[in-house]
Amino acid sequence: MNSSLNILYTFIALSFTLLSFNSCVSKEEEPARSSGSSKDNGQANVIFIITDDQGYADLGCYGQVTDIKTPNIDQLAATGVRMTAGYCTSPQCVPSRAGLITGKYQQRFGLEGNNTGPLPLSEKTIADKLKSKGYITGMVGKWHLQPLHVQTKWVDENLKSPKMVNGRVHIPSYLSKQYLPDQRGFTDYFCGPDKDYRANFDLEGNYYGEKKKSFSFKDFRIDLQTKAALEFIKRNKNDPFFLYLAYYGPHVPLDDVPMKYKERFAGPMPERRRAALGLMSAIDDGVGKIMDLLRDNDLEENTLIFFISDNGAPLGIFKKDVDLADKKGVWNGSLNDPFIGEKGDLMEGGIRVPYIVNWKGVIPEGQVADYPVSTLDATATALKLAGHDILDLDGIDLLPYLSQTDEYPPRWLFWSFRQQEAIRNLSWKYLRLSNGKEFAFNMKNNENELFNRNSSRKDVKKNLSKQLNKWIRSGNRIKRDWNIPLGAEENNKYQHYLKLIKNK
Ligand SMILES: [Ca+2]
Repeated sequence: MNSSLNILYTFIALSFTLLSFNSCVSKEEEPARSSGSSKDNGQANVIFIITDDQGYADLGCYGQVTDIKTPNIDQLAATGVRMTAGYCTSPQCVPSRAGLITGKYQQRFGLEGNNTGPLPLSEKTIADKLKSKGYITGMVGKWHLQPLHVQTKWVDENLKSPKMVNGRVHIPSYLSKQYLPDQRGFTDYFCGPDKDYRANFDLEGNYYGEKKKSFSFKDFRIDLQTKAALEFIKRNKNDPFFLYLAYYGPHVPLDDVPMKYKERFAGPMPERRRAALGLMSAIDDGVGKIMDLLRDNDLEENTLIFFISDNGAPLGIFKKDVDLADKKGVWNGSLNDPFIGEKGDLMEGGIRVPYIVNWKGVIPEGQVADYPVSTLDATATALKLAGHDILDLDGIDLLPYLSQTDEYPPRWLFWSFRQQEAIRNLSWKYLRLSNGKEFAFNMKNNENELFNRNSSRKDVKKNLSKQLNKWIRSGNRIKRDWNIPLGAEENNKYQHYLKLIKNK
């Protein structure tokens, strides 16, 4: 992960000059910016706020921990819907984001892990599709869907004689640029995970259109990303807009979280926890500012908002409070309680995430919904709302259920990641590993997966396994490395977590 981001920094640094001369969006494709209100033409705005590696426990409104302070996001839930069974499509960044941004299971286009990207150019994104309906489409923060040095298949196919920079394969900008947000449907972008951004607008209200700019900052990344989101909304408040705000946190690094956020959390606790709480508090401040801006401009009733994390928190199994500067394979300070498992696993801790939906005046407030939903549904809901056909997508339009006009339908959600595969519906989850172990969990009374339904209910396992096979056979999971054992990292984690599971 960190290495992937490092290559992004390198890429950004090496490609500023070249990119500033390249047009990103042709005039024909760019929606006209109107002077009227988006309300007048009946198109609702859509905002996706995506956090990075934030565990299920880490919003006050989920009621799992007492040390977190997220009053603004809690308010978003209180005036909207808190999903208690919201899932991402993968326990890792690139595949999870690829699923969300396309609305399809990422396996359908051969992307299953961080090392099997980038997002193929043949795939349309939600931004491509909303732009075609006249939306101004904005992207802020971490992208992660461009070619990365770890993506060996792409590197082999696209680089005849790869050059090494700092011991890594260097992806030249002429190959990489077509995978960046401005070529994937975004009219406006402020793209970068941390201090360096490639953008076509700045934080002072200037818009550069087709002219790309590069900016470097000293400020904390979460504050920058909030400012950019506010600038985007201010500039486009009179047009229907889509904002994809991908905060880079509480993913590590943690050693740069400002004291002004950390000091909100006094008392004895692991320093990694204090830093993560501070970071998530910064995100909460950002959500509060965005909501204030929408309210001040009378846009709340015309804006559909999703707040979702891209995957569960990495715990490094034992949540060791190692030095804040440590980044590799460590706990990011976030928590997945009450679930077992973590980032990289298909146990609930890896894939079940904070998931809130809000649309004032349309979605009845104060709901807590326990039916299983996917990040894919956020995409399908937004596209259906904008008038798109969603038949080719894997998500469903949630609005009929969130607005309580229809009853939630029976459905399956699927996962495949490395040597793990899983499936769930309202009642059951089935998980199997390439080492032959398989589990069936009754999600009605055992959602923390502590009891495996054993031999007496073999029929349950058989049926679930059959459903999962059907999904895999129908073109999902192009590359199935099923005959190789669990990787060392996965094996260590599963050895630890499986000990907690009792047969019943
Ligand atoms: Ca992530």
